[in-house]
Amino acid sequence: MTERAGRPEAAQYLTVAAEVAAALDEGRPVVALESTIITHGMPFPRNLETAQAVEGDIRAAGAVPATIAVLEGRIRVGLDEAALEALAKRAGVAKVSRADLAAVLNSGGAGSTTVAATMIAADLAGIRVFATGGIGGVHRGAELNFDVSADLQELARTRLAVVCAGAKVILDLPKTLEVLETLGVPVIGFGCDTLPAFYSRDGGLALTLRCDNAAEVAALMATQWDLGLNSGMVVANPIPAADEIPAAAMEEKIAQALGEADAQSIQGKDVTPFLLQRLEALTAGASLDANVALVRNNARLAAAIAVAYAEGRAP
Ligand code: PSU
Ligand code: MN
Repeated sequence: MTERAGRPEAAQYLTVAAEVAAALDEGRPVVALESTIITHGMPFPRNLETAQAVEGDIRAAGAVPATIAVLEGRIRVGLDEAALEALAKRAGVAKVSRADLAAVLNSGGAGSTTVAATMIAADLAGIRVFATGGIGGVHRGAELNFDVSADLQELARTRLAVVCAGAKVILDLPKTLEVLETLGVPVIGFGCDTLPAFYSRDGGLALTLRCDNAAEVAALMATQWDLGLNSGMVVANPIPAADEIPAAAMEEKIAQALGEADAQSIQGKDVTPFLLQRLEALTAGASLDANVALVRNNARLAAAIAVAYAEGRAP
C-alpha cells in the first residue's frame, strides 16, 4: 500500500509519471524537485541544463527524480524530457505556491511550483524527500513589510525532508531560523553546526541538530513521522568549499540588489526572482555558477537520504 492511497480525491488532479509511480509502488527511492527554480530562478539555457544535470545526479545515486509542475490543469509529478524543456523555455509561467494551486489547476494553465507547492504535490504523491537550492524565508525588512515566504508554513505542516543550502542569503537568516523554531520545524545541519548561508558555507548562526550521514537523517525522518509530528524538516547542506563565494563579497551585491528592488517598488512574488537576477548580473554570473553547484550537491544528498529512508522502510 503506497502513501498515495491516503487522499484518493486528489488523484484526479495528479499525473504521476510511470517511472515515478512504479518506484513509489515498489517502495524504491524517489526525490521530488521544484520547478520555480527552473522558470524564475535561472535563465535559459542554464535552467534546463541544471534541471537535467540534477535529474542525472539523482539517478546516478540510485533514486528516481520527480520534477513537479502544473501543466494543462494537472499536477505533474515527474516530467519527461520534452516537458522539462518546454517548461524551461516558456515565458510567463505562473509561480505557484499554496494559495495559487487550486486556481491554476482550475484555469487549465501552467505553473511552476515553489518549495511550498512542491511539498504539497510530493506529499500527495507519497514522496518524502525533496531537493532544492534554498527555501524561502523571512525577508529583510519583514518587521515592516511582513514578507514571509509561505515555504515556512508549509514546512510546519507537510511531511518532507527538504534538502537545501539553507535559506537564500537575500533573506534575513536569523529571523528565518527563529520562525522555523517557532513552527517546530527541525533544522538539521548536515555535517555542520551552523546554518549554511546559500552561496557560502557558514552564516554564523548556530544549529542545535546535526547529522553526519544520510542514514542518520533517514532515522530522524522515521521517528519524527512515527510520532505523528507531521511537519517537514530542513536538511541544511553547505555548498561545496570549491564553489563557495565569501559572504562579505556577496553582502555588498545583496545590499545593492535590495536597494534596486526598493527603488523599483518590486513586491510580492516578484521579489525573489528579481533579486536572484540582479545578483547574477552584479556578480558577472558567479552567483549562478554557485547556485548550480549547490543545487546539484543537494540533489546528490537528497538521493542518498531517499535511498536510506527506503531501506529503513523495506519489509
Ligand atoms: N531558491 C533558489 N531559486 C529560487 C527559489 C529558491 O535558489 O528560484 C524559489 C523557490 O521556489 C522558493 C521561492 O520556494 O523561490 C520562494 O519565493 P517566495 O519568497 O516568494 O515565497
Ligand atoms: Mn514573499
